[in-house]
Amino acid sequence: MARAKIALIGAGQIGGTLAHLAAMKELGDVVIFDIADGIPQGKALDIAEAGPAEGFDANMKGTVDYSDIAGADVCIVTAGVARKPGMSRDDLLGINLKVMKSVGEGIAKHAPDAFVICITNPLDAMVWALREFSGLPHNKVCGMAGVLDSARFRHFLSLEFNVSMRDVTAFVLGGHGDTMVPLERYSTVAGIPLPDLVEMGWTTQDKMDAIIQRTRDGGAEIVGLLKTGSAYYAPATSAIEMAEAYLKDQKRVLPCAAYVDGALGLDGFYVGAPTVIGAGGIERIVNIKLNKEEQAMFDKSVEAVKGLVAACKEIDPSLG
Ligand code: A3D
Repeated sequence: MARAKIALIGAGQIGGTLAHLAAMKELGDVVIFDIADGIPQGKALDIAEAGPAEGFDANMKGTVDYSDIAGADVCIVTAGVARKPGMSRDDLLGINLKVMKSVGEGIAKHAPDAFVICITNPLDAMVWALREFSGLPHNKVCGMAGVLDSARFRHFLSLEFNVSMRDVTAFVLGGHGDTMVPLERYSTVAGIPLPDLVEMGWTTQDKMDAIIQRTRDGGAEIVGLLKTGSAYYAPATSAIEMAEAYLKDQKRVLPCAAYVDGALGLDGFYVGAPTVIGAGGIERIVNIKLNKEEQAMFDKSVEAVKGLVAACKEIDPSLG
């Protein structure tokens, strides 16, 4: 069977890390596209030269020509600009919306059958715009955020409880921003929900609240430390987890920015939700029941994303 083809649109910090991870995991042959001539070619060659020592079989190609992504099975989009200290994700909207237009058109022309994972911020609005510009089916276009946000939550919880990260599950809903909704009731250590662990004396509610706030601010914490850009190792790893779920038809239950229609009280809207990812792309939205307080937090988050989508429509009236 021929190898899968993975197209990475954007060869920056995340794009390069994605290429390295995809090769190491032998998910398929990799094409890295960028508009900055030399960067994608240089990164592709550098990673290919790691192949003999690492022992992976994956062809790497860097390009500034969209036609090289032809027939890609998966496209992961990181094209655009990232945050610097003092910037919010929303500050990126104007510039990255234009980038989504060219990327959407490129994918529609050359890789219309791909499963598309967007990472460019502000995430939920950019996924929506990318889907509009590309015209691909909704189940084939999604965004990476929930896997990263829940991974951050899991990491902080594992430190707090001094247990393996593997035994911590976490649930995060809503938009990728300050209004994201980490759900304590659905987050567990080996199946024991967080509220029970508070009752058992493993931690206090105050500490839990601080961890939730740190999760919400997780992206800004890294931007503040790096000063020259935003996180890239964990974002790339998270997107690779989603790509692998699709390529291997794993039916993984993963939170991501997906088109939610007829679930969670939504009627056709892109926002972070629990999904099942398999060969059909986003195969299902897990329609969990939220209590009053959770629903209020989710609604607030949806409203924030609606504001960004409205801003996109103002900037580009063709998005009507
Ligand atoms: P960076 O290292 O700046 O790479 C972006 C790349 O995009 C650069 O190489 C640019 O040359 C390239 N580019 C710009 N315009 C185009 C275009 N029209 N077509 C093709 N390539 C283009 O950024 P990064 O890799 O650190 O981050 C990429 C994006 O991911 C940013 O928007 C970040 O804000 C976002 N991000 C999202 C998360 C989420 O969890 C959703 C986390 C971290 C970063």
